[in-house]
Amino acid sequence: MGFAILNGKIIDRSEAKVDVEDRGYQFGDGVYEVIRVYNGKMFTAAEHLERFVKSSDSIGISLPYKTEELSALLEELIEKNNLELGIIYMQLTRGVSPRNHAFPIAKVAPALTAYTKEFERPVESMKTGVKTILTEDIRWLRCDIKSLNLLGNLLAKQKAAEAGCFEAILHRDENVTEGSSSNIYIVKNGVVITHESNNLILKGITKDVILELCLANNIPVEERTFTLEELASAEEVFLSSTTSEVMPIVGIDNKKVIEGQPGPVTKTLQKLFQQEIENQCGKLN
Ligand code: DCS
Repeated sequence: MGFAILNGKIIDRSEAKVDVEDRGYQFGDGVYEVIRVYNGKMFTAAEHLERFVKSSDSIGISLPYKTEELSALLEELIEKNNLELGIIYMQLTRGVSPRNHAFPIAKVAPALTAYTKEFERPVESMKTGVKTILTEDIRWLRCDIKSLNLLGNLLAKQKAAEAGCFEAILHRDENVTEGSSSNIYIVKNGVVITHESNNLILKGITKDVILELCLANNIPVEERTFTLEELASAEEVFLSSTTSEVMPIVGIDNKKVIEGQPGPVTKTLQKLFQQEIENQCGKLN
């Protein structure tokens, strides 16, 4: 669609070209963010930009722009692409350099790219809920970095797709970690439980918003590891992500979660989450 950002400039997307020795392309040596846009406005932009800086710092790439500059540039991109409802995809790699596993010795400019895409809200599945599969979490031990290296996530998601499911719920031995591209929650005795934000999961921006909404609305929350057994006996299960918002899970490996219907706590959180979007970005249709 239309325009893209390449290294600080907005150019026609067809002219945004990256060299074959870009380290993101060869090694997945970079980080990324997906930011939601509602009514032409970015939702939780500051939080996404903060995580972008944190991810890049943690692999020793320094963002060559101030976050305010980047934010203004993204706003300009939204405007030039006339994006009302969609996403911004943005990535930063270590840059172009002769292929070598070790970081380049010479100073290499990190490469920033971004583009936008139209994307509807998944209103139907938010009403009916989605089905999932369980699969082992085979990823590395720094899942807190939003890295371009997503093979473990891709293989899991593909397995879900082949089973006709929306998402793969990952587990390390007996413990549930997160989804292949989402955070996972269970509800037990009215308490919302989700994995603590450590090195084993990505600290979702949507997750942070949901936890704040729980606190503000007296919905009890526990951030702790939970087991496959707790998942199987949960009253409700849901997932969250930038594109899925609060998404009920009604099936796991062909077994229904309770009645196979979204539960009351999930529905309340969906309403609260929509209000939060509207507070930041204006009324949704
Ligand atoms: N966990 C993983 C592994 C993810 O990839 C994502 C989002 C999340 C959790 C949820 O994080 P947010 O709430 O900040 O979105 N993945 C992005 C992606 O790759 N596409 O869309 C969202």
